[in-house]
Amino acid sequence: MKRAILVTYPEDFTKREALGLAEAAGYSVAKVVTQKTLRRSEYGVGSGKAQEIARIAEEEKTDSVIVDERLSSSQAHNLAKLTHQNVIDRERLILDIFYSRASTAEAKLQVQLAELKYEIPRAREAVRLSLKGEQAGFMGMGEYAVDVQFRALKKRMTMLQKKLEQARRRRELFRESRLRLELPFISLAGYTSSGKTTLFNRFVSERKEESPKLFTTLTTTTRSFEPLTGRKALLSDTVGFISRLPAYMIEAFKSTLEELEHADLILLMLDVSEPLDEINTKYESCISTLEQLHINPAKIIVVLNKLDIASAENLLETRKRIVKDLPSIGVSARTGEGMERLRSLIANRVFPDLTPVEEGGELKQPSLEQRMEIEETTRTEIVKSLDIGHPLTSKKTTTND
Ligand SMILES: Nc1nc2c(ncn2[C@@H]2O[C@H](COP(=O)(O)OP(=O)(O)OP(=O)(O)O)[C@@H](O)[C@H]2O)c(=O)[nH]1
Ligand SMILES: [Mg+2]
Repeated sequence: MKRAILVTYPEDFTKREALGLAEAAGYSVAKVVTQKTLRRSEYGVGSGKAQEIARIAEEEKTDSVIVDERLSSSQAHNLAKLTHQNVIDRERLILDIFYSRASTAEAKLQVQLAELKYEIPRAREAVRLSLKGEQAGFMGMGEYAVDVQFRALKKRMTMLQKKLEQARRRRELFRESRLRLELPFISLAGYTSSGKTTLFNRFVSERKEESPKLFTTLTTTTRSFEPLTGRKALLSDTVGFISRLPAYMIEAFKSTLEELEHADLILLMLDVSEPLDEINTKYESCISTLEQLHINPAKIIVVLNKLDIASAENLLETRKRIVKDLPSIGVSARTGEGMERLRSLIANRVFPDLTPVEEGGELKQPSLEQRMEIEETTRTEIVKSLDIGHPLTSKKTTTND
């Protein structure tokens, strides 16, 4: 295993996330170094900190320094020279994880495109610096060779974009055939590790890989399931979000994420077993990614997951302070708690012929049983029943004692 020093910001959330990323990329972190700003011009960190990192690297016999921020080519170069370590910035780290996880042809293309978008501006900078004599020649090449190299990179990028466009068209065709089937389309979204795949597996009875590692899922899988007995809908599981994901990476994964734009309903998963500030940061980051994708918020239901290990207080506070403007429902994808309610909530939303009168639809002969289910799953009812009847309420009392 590669041994690394992790350089990140002092906030707990950021530290934990950076550790998760480093681990997911296969590093064992020997030491965590924090600093308030990682955007100083020479090394990213201040020069005193850079010296300290060099010392720790020698003591701990590490081979890499991971910096949890975007570094320019010269910052990375300077830090590598001073510390004699491999320097990996946050974007490189995320790309490495994506790279090792990409299992389908489309995911591989998307990662390659993101990789080129990462490399090209850095290669440009390296060339500029080497021409000024400030850095060793770009891969030891002369000006002409560099030119040829750039043209090759550009060509490759165009080729990748073309292939991805074809993949996008295939998705479009699939979408059209889906429309012809007239099946409602539900998409799972949310931070990485929030439990999307676990929920997906439960609904469609599949065994797709679930794991505490970040970015387990990189491609979209769509399957049919029955939110209501005898009524089919499509459910799709997709790539997770993360904070500070650069626009070009969102762009590269656009065709995967585009599925969300066409969903009739989005289940936004949130892990409510985490500390509240973390829930808040992740929620905000999801909402902002969804905004970048121009998603209509009216299509979102927030699924508060991992009830089995969350405190009742967390659930309550998340509802009261964080997820204020959107409907939410608590579940445990692991134990199955709340899943029936979620199922009927979904049915209520995606089968308009069952929509209650106040939403404008005429009630087209739903059975008495179905109607009771609809009434039972109005938002206030769910909030009320979960807040009062939640089995963990007693746990909270014990903690307070
Ligand atoms: N205790 C508990 N753990 C859960 C629950 N749901 C999911 N998990 C665990 O959380 C981890 C992440 O779950 P995944 O389903 O892989 O998460 P994901 O959102 O698909 O993650 P990515 O594919 O990485 O974006 C796994 O270890 C799951 O077993 C739950 O309701 N309760
Ligand atoms: Mg997953």
